[in-house]
Parts: sequence; structure tokens; C-alpha cells
Amino acid sequence: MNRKEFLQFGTMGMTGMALFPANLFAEETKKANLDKFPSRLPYTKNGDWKEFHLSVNITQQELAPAMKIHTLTFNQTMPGPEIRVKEGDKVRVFFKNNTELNHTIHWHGIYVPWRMDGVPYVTQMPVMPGKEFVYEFTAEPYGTHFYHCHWGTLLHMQSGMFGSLIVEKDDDPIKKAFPYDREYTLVYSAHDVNFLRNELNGMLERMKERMYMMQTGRFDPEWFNLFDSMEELQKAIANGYQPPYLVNRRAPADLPEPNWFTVNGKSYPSTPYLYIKTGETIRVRLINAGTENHHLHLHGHDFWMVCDDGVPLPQPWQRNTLSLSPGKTYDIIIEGTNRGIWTFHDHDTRRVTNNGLYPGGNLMALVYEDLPEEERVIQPMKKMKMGNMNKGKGRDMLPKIALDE
Ligand SMILES: [Cu+2]
Repeated sequence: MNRKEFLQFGTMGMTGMALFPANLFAEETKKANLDKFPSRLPYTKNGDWKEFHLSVNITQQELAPAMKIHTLTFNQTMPGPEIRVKEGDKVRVFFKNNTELNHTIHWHGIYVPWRMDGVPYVTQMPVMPGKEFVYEFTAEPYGTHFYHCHWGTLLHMQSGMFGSLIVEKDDDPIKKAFPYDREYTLVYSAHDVNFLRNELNGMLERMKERMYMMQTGRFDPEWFNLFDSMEELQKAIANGYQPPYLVNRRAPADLPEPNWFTVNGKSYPSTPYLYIKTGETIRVRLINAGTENHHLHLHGHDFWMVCDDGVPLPQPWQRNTLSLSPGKTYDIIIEGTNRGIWTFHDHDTRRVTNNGLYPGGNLMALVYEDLPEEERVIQPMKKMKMGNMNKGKGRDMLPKIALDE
């Protein structure tokens, strides 16, 4: 993308694309929309193994036009790339830490051997700055899962360290019951950007402390701040060591209160669209990698809840709202039975805001690609015989998409 194309795209994103239905149907909008879903992480085959590479870096992420934050990201994207494997695959993931912080990877919902579970000081030592750790497991069970950092989880997860992990199988039970035409992955998160900024700055302070610890011989890069006995810990404290649970090592006085809400790393008006056509069926994989409950509601349709935490439900449930609590995944099926442009959003309206301002956050649209030209514009107000309201310019005065639930 050259500079001119970038500027054109940027302008479109900021002014028209999100609000004006006419642009929703442009080929370039649809093409740009594909980038709003996680990219597929490529692998190489090594004997029986599928080998993947993940790294963590500090990168900038644009949540909405002109709103950028610093994030900790897998392979420089938020969410991280999607790992998609077949049930029974042998998976090897080389994880490289390119930051000054510790990290691990936890494979949420996967039956990994316990030493591969990614819980620091429980199943493994944290992956130190500059180090690499190799995770190996068999991909099971089937379904929609995710991976995330398990070190300093509160900060690292809302900083962006999460990604989808999809385990497929040849004879997919959902595909059999609801032959679907396309599928989408949506990863939800919530961010207190002030907390993120303070914590990342606090991290720089702790780096200075670590330098001091290293210079004074109280730091072992392989063992960090782990002590073999209470005496050893007490001796270190007497020598100036501050355990991480001491209050003066915590930057914020309060727990974070998220003020930005993202779907696939984007807040409205940058959120992805779910394109569908009349008669089509789509599968949507919903993953909550954040800290908030999202009460997701689809307008104009019911959907079928078909998988819960990846497990196919014995009986699909017909719904128009579901509650996606932290750590949960659901798969839903939407049938293209009611042509139009329909919002799909968090019905806890605190989460359809950007820093307290509506509209924003988890506001998205289900868009019928086959909506006829004449239905793409809102009827001019004068045709609606609404008294004084038609005294304007005789053209539409409503927002192009009704944003209220
Ligand atoms: Cu981390």
C-alpha cells in the first residue's frame, strides 16, 4: 500500500466507511474488512509436527481512528495470529520473548501435558527477556479455543497478548448440522488505557531495579526472584529486595476500569463487519479474552448457539442474546433470512462507548451484501410526513445506520 492509497483508505475510514451504507458495499471496503479478522499463522511441517513461531513485542495498535495505544502483542498484531489445526495434530510452538518483561503462553481449553500449561512457577519458569520456550502438545479437543499470556495476566492480557486457537476435524459436526458458507472469528477484550500506560511505565522503573539487583549480585536471570527458603527470602529483603506483592511495587491504587472495548483489536467505528447474503449461513466464533461480561445481541434475527467452550451442544439453542463471560467461547450460526443491515452489539451499553462516549466499543453490523441499491439509502424524511421535521433540505436527516439498540 503506497502513501496515496493509505491516505485514501484512512480518510474513508474516518469519515464515511462506518456510517454510510453505500460504502459498505464497495469492493475495497469488503477487502479492507478481511484484515479485521485474525490472520492465519503459517506453519512448517517437521516429521509428524506442525511447527509455529510466536514472538512477543511492544507495538502500537490503533483501536479507532487516531486512537493508538502501546500494546504487548504476539507477532505484532492484536489479537495475535490465529492458530488453526486439526484434532490430533502434533503442535510445536517456538515462543520468543522480545520484551523486557516475563511471559508464558497458556493454551486455554486444550488438553496439554501439564508442563506445557504455561503457568509461571507452577508448570514452568517464566520465559525471561530474550529467551525462547518451546511448547509441544497434541491438538485436542475439537473446537474454538484461545491462547494467552499467563504472566502478569491482568496487564498482559488486556495489553493484547491473546489469540484464537481453532481445532478442526474432518467430519465437523456443526458443518454437518448447519452447512455454512463462511465463518468469522471475533475476539473480545476490554482495556483501561490509563492502567496500561501506568503499568508499562512502572515496568520501566522495575527494569532499573532489576539492573541494580544484577549489579549487586542479587539477581539470577534463570531464576529471577524465586527463593528456595524463607531464610533466603528474608535475607534478600534485609538487603533491599522488594517482593512484587508489596504495595509500593503496584502502580495503580485501584483495579482497572476498562474504558475501551475491542472486537479483534478494534473499537467502533473500526470494528469488523459480518457480511452475509440472503440464503447464506455463517458460523461466528466468539471468544472473550477480556475481563468483562459481554451480553451480545443480534438485531432482526435469532441465532443458533451450537458450541459452548468448543463443545458441540447436544441441542442447538435458539437465541438473540448471549452472555459471553471472561474466558468463554461460543460458536453461533446465523442464517441469512432477513435482508438488511443489522447491529450486533454488547447490550450492556457501557461497552458500546469509547472512553465513555457513545457510539463506540463493541458495536458491529451484520451486513447483507445483496441489499438492493434502493434499500441502501434511508428514506428521505419528507416522505415520512413528520410535520416540521421535513423542513430541512428535503433529504435524509437520520444517521445512515440506526445505532440504538
Ligand atoms: Cu506476558
